[in-house]
Amino acid sequence: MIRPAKIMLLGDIAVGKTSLAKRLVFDRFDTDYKTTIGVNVLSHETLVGDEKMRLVIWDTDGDFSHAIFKTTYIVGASGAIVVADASRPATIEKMAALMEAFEERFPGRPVSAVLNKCDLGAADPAALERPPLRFRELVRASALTGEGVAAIFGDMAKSILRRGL
Ligand SMILES: Nc1nc2c(ncn2[C@@H]2O[C@H](COP(=O)(O)OP(=O)(O)OP(=O)(O)O)[C@@H](O)[C@H]2O)c(=O)[nH]1
Ligand SMILES: [Mg+2]
Repeated sequence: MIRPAKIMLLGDIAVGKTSLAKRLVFDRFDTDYKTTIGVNVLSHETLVGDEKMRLVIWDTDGDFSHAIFKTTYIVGASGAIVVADASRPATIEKMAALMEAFEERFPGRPVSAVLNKCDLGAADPAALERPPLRFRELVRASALTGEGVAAIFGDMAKSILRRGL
C-alpha cells in the first residue's frame, strides 16, 4: 500500500516554492521566473523506512497570502512547508505569519520553515529573531544548488508518518 500525504507549499511571491518542488521531482532548475497561477499539484514517491509514501505537493501561488486559508485547496493538508527567500527579509516575516496561521488551522500537523536561495548569501539575522522563528529550526536550502531539498521533503514525510496523519 502507498500512503498518500498532502503537503502544502506556502510562502511569499517568488521565494522559490515551484523551484524547490521541481528540484525534488525532476532534479531540474530554471532561472526563468514563471509565476504559479492558482495551484500546481505534483506527485513524488518516496520511501520512509520500508513504508512507501506518495507526497502530493500542492505548490501554491504566493499571491494567495493568507487568503489560501479561505480556499478549498487547503482542505486535508497533512503538513506545510513554508518558504522564505533568504535575501528578502520581508518574506521571512511572511513565512512566520503563514506558519502561525497554518498551526492555528491544523493544530498538531507538521510545519517546516525553509530559507531558500541560500546560495545568494546569509539571511539578515534580525529577521530570524522574530517569534515564533526564534524558537524553531530553520532549514537552509537552495533550489539552484539542490542543498537541503531532499531533506526538507524527507523530514516532512517522516513527521507525517510518525503522527499517523
Ligand atoms: N539564486 C536562486 N534563485 C532561485 C532559487 N529558487 C528559485 N530561484 C529563482 O527565483 C525566481 C522565483 O522562483 P519560483 O520557484 O517561481 O518562485 P515561487 O515561490 O514559486 O513564485 P510564485 O509562484 O509567483 O509564488 C525564479 O527566477 C527562480 O529561478 C534559489 O535557490 N537560488
Ligand atoms: Mg510558483
